[in-house]
Amino acid sequence: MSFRYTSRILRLQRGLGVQTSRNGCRVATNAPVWQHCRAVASTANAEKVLFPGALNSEFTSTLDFLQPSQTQAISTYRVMNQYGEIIDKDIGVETTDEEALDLYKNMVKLSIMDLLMFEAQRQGRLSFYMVSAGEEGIAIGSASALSPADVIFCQYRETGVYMQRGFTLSQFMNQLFANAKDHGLGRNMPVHYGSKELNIHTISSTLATQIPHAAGAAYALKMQNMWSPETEPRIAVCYFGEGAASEGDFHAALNIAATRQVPCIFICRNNGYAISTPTSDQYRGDGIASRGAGYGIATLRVDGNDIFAVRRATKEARRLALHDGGRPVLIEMMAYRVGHHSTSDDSFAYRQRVEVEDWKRRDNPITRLRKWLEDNALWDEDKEKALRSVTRKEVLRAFEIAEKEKKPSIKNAFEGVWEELTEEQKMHVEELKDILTRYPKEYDVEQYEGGISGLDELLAQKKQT
Ligand SMILES: Cc1ncc(C[n+]2csc(CCOP(=O)(O)OP(=O)(O)O)c2C)c(N)n1
Ligand SMILES: [Mg+2]
Repeated sequence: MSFRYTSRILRLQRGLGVQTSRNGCRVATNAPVWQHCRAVASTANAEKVLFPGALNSEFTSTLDFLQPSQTQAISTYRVMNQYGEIIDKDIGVETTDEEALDLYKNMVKLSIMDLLMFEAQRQGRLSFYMVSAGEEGIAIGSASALSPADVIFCQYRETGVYMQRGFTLSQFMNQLFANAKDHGLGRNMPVHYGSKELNIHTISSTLATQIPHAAGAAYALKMQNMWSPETEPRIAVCYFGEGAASEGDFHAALNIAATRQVPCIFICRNNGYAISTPTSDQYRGDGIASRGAGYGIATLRVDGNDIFAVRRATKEARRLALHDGGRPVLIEMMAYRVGHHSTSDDSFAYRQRVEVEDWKRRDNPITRLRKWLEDNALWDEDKEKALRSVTRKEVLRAFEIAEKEKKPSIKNAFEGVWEELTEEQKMHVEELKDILTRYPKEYDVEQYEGGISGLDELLAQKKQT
């Protein structure tokens, strides 16, 4: 790549013109000092020396260590208190009645689906499931404040993001049953949804890998936004837990997002636990929000039980993320993980039942919005009963249909990694066919589309080569 082309890209990335200053530095015309001059100098009697690593630091003769334990904790943004009352009535909720009702119905739908799928796993009909109890407001509220074109990266407890964006009950069920209609063709664990149409990348079990992916995608979007000013600008949005924020990937991602000034919202769901590890063992600082300042990223802590606060914070974060060509924003959404980590976990082995019961009673995103709806004469007990009954039926119907579908063809276990099967894989196919044919009582191949013929197709490919 030529030097002229590279420097043009760099100028475009910043969205700035470049001119030469008096001291010979090539400077971006309207950028702050740290952005436009690498070698810095200062006069002997200056109040501050412009060390390249800390440009705005004044000298002091007081020996005063920064003591995070003595500074006040970052405050938590709220619009509505736990009684469903709006705190600042002048600002209001910035949500129409219809929108509030939709959000509520989606949260209820999510919680009913969670309950039924959890039970289905206990009955042995599903292999695995993860509920979002206590965090429905974070996923549904934030997703409702984004553009459908924004590109989303989830961890695994953000089923509500998919639901809010239009992922259907059938799509959830097909993935959970790994049937032939599952987009992933049965290759992923349950709850590892993905949707190209909805611009949501497929979930990966490997914690935190989605965070640098989001930073990288946001960098690409930054350039796209600049090169195609006629199309609506887009951002990347990344969800992760406070436990995942202990991975190196989190730090690398936030740092590159800050230094490259990319349009990305990092949404941390701080639910108090990473499986059995409580936050008191996870970190010693002031949550995850305190790390934002360390990376030079605009940061806000939000009450995740308050869906109005979640929505407003996300809307404003999106505006900030697109301002001036792009910048990252970190939001720490506070919650309590009401359910077990997953169906493979029994959380009462490491936390008291009473702790969970207290939280259930004390505060919850669904009951809080319900109080607001009832106070505004938009909801009542009859509507609640009707909604729950209809939703339950819808979920069970989609569940039963998906359960009856065939599994994807067995050949999918071998395809999709290499363009052509390797010699070793072909031997595996032959061996598998031999075992399946010899032990028909052990392996019911008829539940897979095409039965054993799926493997014959692969072996036929072998003969051609
Ligand atoms: C790299 C990696 N290490 C460990 C795990 C095992 N693991 C799965 S979920 C989890 C806890 C994550 O907690 P958090 O990020 O707080 O999300 P939450 O489950 O609370 O929503 C761990 C340790 C993993 N999947 N990947
Ligand atoms: Mg957690």
